[in-house]
Amino acid sequence: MRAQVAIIGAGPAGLLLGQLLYKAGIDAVILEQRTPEYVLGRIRAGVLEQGTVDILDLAGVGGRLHSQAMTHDGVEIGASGQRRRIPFKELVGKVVTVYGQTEVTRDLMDARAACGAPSIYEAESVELHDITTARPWVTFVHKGVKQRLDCDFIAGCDGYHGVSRRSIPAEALSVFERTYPFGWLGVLADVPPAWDELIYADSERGFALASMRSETRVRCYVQCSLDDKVENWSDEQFWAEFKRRVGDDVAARMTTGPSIEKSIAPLRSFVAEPMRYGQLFLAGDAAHIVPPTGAKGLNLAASDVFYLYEALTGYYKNDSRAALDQYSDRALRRVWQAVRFSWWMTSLLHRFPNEDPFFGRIRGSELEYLFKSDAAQRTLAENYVGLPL
Ligand code: RFL
Ligand code: PHB
Repeated sequence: MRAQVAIIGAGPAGLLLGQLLYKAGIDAVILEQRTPEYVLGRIRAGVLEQGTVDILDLAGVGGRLHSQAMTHDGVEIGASGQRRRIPFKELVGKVVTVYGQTEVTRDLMDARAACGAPSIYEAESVELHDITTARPWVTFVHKGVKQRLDCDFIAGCDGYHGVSRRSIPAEALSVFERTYPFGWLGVLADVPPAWDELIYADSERGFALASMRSETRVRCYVQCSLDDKVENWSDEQFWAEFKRRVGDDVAARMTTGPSIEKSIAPLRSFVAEPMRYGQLFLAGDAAHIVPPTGAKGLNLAASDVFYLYEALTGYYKNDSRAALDQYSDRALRRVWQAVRFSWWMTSLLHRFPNEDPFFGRIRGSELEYLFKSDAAQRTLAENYVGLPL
């Protein structure tokens, strides 16, 4: 088998790159270790920056998004029993789009199926070979048969646990990492949201986030300890804890219901540099992870993919390697802005176990400043809606 580009991973990064390349007439094969149902069953991101929506439009997959997604002009921040709305549109003239990662993935899968471009699901034991040569190749096992895919480039879009980053010698990578001493317990439920915009709430009992997927479906999170288990939380216990944290007025008017999905995610920041090794280019969670507090992970995956798409079209259409050579630096500049913002939002809104009293006071005064200062709100807004590409 041969393709110009071998894409490892059919998450949002791999599928989006596949669609952009297809539109540019560059052929790619996607290798994914799981089934499509498994990929669609992972409940993750919910907030898209305008830049991400523009890239989805460029890939020709924005149709359902534009008819079904909600746009939000702001978010609310809760602290000390009060809430402050951060009006994005008023402050920075931009909005965000609330549309689940599951829906983005479904739209991309449908578009790929409709154009007949090849995706091989349940591709096991994927291995990358000769990645520092002009003729890299990939092997994998499909339905018990070992296969070989020859290509010009490999796009490593296989997430944090994938094989691509691990195929780069450790001495060729610099890794920057921060783990946070807590996780998020998330619940998806078919009840109408009792909030018009997302609420990020700091409380004495820890952080909570009120989000949504539609007018009839909510996604809610509470900060939990790292050794906590989903089995420890009945739906009733989850909702009781969420209500204690989100604010009395919201708690009083909200409806609860059985969870459709419940999962725990640990929070971490992670960056591997550079995002290129020979003919292998990393994109999305394969190269970096941010804690979900800033809603940046999926958006970074989309911006990486856009830069990589520009680099590959530069090579195939204009015979230029310049953008390929600049890919890692260009992507990492944007990545670090999001890493910083996500770290800041996480530090501001979570109670750290055994919090240093000095840090506790600093956090409190930072929240107070955010509540009072237009400048602080504008900074949050500018980063949350997404810095320019
Ligand atoms: P993915 O989605 O992990 O996809 C990688 C794919 O690669 C496959 N794979 C392999 N395939 C072949 N061979 C191998 N050896 C392979 N190893 C792995 C995997 O099966 C998978 O299908 O990475 P991608 O495409 O880079 O996308 C990144 C996003 O999924 C991620 O950044 C976001 O979900 C992060 N995130 C959020 N991002 C936002 O922009 N806004 C949000 O509101 C937001 N909320 C969140 C989030 C992530 C969360 N969790 C669970 C970590 C909320 C949560 C709770
Ligand atoms: C979500 O809806 O799942 C969501 C929204 C905003 C975040 C993280 C997750 O910051």
